Amino acid sequence: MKSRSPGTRIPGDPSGREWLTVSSPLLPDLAAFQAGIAEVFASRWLTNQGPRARALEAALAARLGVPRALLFTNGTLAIEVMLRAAVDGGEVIVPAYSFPATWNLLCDDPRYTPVFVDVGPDFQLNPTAVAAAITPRTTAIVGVHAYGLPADHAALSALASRHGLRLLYDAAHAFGVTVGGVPLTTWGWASALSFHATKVFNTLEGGAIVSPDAAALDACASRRSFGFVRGEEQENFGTNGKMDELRALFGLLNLDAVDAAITTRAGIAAAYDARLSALAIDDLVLPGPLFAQPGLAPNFSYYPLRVQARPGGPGRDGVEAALKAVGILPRRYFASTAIRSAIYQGHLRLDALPWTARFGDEILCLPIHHRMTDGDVDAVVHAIAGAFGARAEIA
Ligand code: T4K
Repeated sequence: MKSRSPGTRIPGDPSGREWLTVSSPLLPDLAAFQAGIAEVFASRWLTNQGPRARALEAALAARLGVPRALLFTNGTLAIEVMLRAAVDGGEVIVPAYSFPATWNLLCDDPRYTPVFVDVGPDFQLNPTAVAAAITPRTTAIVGVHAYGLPADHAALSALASRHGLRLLYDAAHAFGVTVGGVPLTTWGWASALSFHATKVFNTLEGGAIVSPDAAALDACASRRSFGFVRGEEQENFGTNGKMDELRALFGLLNLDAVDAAITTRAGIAAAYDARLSALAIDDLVLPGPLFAQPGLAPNFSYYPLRVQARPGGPGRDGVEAALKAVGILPRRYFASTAIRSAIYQGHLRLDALPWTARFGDEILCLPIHHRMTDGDVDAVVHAIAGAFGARAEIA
């Protein structure tokens, strides 16, 4: 019997059960964190670009291939500040298949109009659909590196240059991902990352904007701090997105452990690929080939399995139910696409978004994290096989 990782209790879950969850936060060594907290207490410097926030920004810049990084309290605020700093209104093209944080500001601020465009079979913004959506009112394109897979930067940047548009990236999933050794976070005018507890690299809550362009970062920096530029001189209607010292400390410690966590995740992904493909179930579309693109070094932040609906088959919902029945909690990232919720309907043309609609019905992100064991993978594969009335060969 192979060992299983200890599960997690979900706050508010009446079952009180311990689940194998889609993600599990990377935690620093507790003693090191406590020692760091004691230093913060002694210094009485808690926030406003303290020494730990500055150190983490420098370390992240080096890691993400950019001259400078700006830490934020969360990824959503980083996206909103990046958008406001990049363009002050107009039509902004976004993929309809993403997390609401990508586009909510565009729907809520009347100066902007979100233009929802379909993704392709690789989950990424489809450049042909983007080209067709560009109008004289378009000001920006927002690519999302969904699941840490790369958006088609060559095609998107060609379109942005041709039409004089700002190219921005929601890189919430793309911490440390490189193509040909180049971090994805060096692409475009700027990129926003998420360091939420569920992400590969986390600062409890947190995020960042990075950019190869010093002027872009300056524009974002002022908006992160009330619109101030020098002292109390104000240049825009900024917000407050600064990260405090305790979160920065947490991040500094986690940065030392993140590579080992990514290596473990890679092993889990490889095990899923091998064992799920051995089931030879046609309804399952495995993500393995997408992560095996030439030159790509993924971070394995998600394992997005597609379960195609076929007559007599369990479909995504049946597979999900089978997993939940044995204490495994996958997630439907991003079934709550823009096309599912009534609040977006004024902004969309459903017939133009076939892949988004399809993924909304098919997607199931399987548990993948640094604490998982071979026994956990066996349990997941066994439950999926069971949903199809098949038997998994357990190695
Ligand atoms: N852009 C994209 C493309 C994004 O995916 C996201 C966020 C953003 C932007 C915005 O970034 P942030 O503002 O969040 O920094 C999660 C995350 O909250 C969210 O960060 C993430 N994407 C989204 C895809 O997923 P939930 O509601 O699924 O999280 P939750 O609480 O259900 O957690 C999932 C599992 O993780 C739990 O079942 C157990 C485990 N977990 C979670 C937490 C919070 C733990 O073990 N410990 C924990 O502390 O949204």
